[in-house]
Amino acid sequence: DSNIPVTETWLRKHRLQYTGATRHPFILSIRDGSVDFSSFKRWLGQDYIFVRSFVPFVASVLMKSCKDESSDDDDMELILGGIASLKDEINWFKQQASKYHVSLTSIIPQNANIKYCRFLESLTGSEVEYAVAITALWAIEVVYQDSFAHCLEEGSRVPHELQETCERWGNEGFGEFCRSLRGIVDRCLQKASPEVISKAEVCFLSVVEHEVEFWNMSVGDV
Ligand code: HMH
Repeated sequence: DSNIPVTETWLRKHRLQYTGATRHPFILSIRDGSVDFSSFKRWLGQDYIFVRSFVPFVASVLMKSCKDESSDDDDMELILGGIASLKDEINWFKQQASKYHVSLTSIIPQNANIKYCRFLESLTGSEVEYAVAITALWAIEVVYQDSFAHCLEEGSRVPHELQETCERWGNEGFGEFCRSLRGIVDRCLQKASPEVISKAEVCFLSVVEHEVEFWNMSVGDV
C-alpha cells in the first residue's frame, strides 16, 4: 500500500531487529538501575570517538541536501541544526569524561566502533544518494532517541547519575528532530526509484545492526 510511509513498512517488517537495538540489555540495565558503571564508562569513551566521526558524516548529508533538487531549505536548516548540537554534544562528552575519570585521549577504538565509523565514511561519497544518506542519519538518531526515551518512561529506575544522559537523547526536542528527519526520509523515498528504496532499506538495517554491535561492545560482550 503506497499510502503507508516507507519508514512505517520497515519498522513493521524489521520489528525484531529494531527492538534488538532499542531495547538492548545495556539500555534495559540503565532503565532498571542495574547498569554496570564500567560498561557505562566504556560506552562513554567509545561514543565520544563515534560522535567525532559522526560530524563529517552529517556534514556530508548537509552537502547532499544542498545539491539534491528534491530537498528544500527546511531540510538544510534541520541538518544544520543537527550539526550545531553536535558541538554541544562533544562538550558534554568531555564534561562527563572528566566527571567519571575517563581519559578521552587514550581511548582505543574497539572493533565494532571502527566498523561503524567506516560504514559512515562509506556513505559520505557523492555517489551515495541523498535519500540513502538521510535514511542512515534518521536511523542513527532514532535508535538513540527511542532507547533513551524508554529509560525515561514511567516505572524506570535510572540511577540519578545517568538521568542527564537519558534526557540528552530521550528529550522531547530530540524526539521532534527525529520525527522531522523521518518525514524527510518518507518524502524522499516516495519519489525514489525501487533501487534507491531498496538501498535505503539495506542502509537502515545496517545501521540497526551496527547499533546492536555498539551496545554489545559497551557491555563488554564483544
Ligand atoms: C553509536 N549511535 C551512536 N552514538 C550516538 N551518539 C548516536 C547514535 C546518536 O547521535
